[in-house]
Amino acid sequence: MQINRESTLDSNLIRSTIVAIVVLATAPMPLLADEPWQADPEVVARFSSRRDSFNYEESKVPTYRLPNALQQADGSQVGDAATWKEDRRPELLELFRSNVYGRRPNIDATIRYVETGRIDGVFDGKADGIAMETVIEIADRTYSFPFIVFIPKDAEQPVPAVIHINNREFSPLEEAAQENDPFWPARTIVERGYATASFHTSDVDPDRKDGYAEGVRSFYANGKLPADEDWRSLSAWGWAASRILDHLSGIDTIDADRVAVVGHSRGGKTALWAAAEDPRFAIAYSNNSGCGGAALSRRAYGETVERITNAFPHWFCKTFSTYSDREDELPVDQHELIGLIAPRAVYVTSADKDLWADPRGEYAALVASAPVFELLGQASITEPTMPALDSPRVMGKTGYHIRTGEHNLTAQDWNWFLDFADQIVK
Ligand code: GTR
Repeated sequence: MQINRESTLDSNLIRSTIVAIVVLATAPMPLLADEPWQADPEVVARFSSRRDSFNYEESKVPTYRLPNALQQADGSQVGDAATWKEDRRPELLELFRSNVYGRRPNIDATIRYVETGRIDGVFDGKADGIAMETVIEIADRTYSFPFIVFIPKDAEQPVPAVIHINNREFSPLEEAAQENDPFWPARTIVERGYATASFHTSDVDPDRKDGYAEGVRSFYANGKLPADEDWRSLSAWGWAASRILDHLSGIDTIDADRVAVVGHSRGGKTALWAAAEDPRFAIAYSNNSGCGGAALSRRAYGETVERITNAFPHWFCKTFSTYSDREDELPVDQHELIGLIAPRAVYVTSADKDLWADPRGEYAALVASAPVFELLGQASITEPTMPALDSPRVMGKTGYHIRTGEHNLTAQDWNWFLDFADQIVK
């Protein structure tokens, strides 16, 4: 993969024009006959018969117009980086808080990190493995959640790091040090020259609709039920990633300016929101994140706002559910979530059998975020047609691949992630 920086005036002009067309055109975008990737009709038929109340046909995507990330609420156009940073970005962040992910509490807490276990010289002596507990104290109350870190040994300079949001099985340190789990291949990550940490979502905020009382949100609210616009689980998990970044920032063999956050599916939604809320993350990786992640809500392809807010009411603030069946009235869409991360790096993935997550909607959101990258002086993917299967596309600060196979985070995804990270932070 090559970072391809377009530098001539002409190519910039062409790029801006394409971006303008992509952003302003009403959809569905016509599919070109020679699109390198299109959903396999057999897969479309399978999904349609399994869940017949959801749409998997490109021709049935409703006509929509995306909100313009660079237009402020008062109608004025953002024309320079300073206005973006000082006015529009905070405005957009607030819109996402109040309409999608909720607002984090503004309450003072003391946070300590306690080492609970340690194995020196794991991975044939290449790293140290450490089990940690994050202890949060408010007055005389405490809440804690564990995480694991692997730090390469004997690096000549501070190393970049990858924080992984684990929404599956969380192995204790002893196991994580033994097996290279494809979902979090700590050994591979270390061998590629990165430190890595992982925590489990439910240890921070239980991933159940009735788990509120046991999680960190309830701890912060001292048991009081959340208001409509208060943070929900995705935001709590993203907050936890930031608390781990705080810890890594205090380790002198880790370079805190070069830390990526990676998540799959609900974890991929979380990774994007984590990096929007916390500008210290250098890269956000959204793997197969779908609805409420990288996929455009307005396409209503596969999972919809109505379905996700019914099935997982604890993920999004209450307001998001009011946009069921009226996605086109949302004041934001997910390309603007990616825009909030610019000029830092964003890598989005899809899988060709993961139509529930809307691969084309994930790619389209990435492309539609391009005006923000451009305003901030960064190249990003602007090509309207998706790349072919298993052919990562990287342009400047954004990357994308669609992998053959199911909804999953695999060793292959990680290899491409680390290739991208090598270009961005090494
Ligand atoms: C599904 C949900 C998706 C996705 C997925 C996952 O049930 O509909 O939005 O988040 O779970 O996290 O694996």
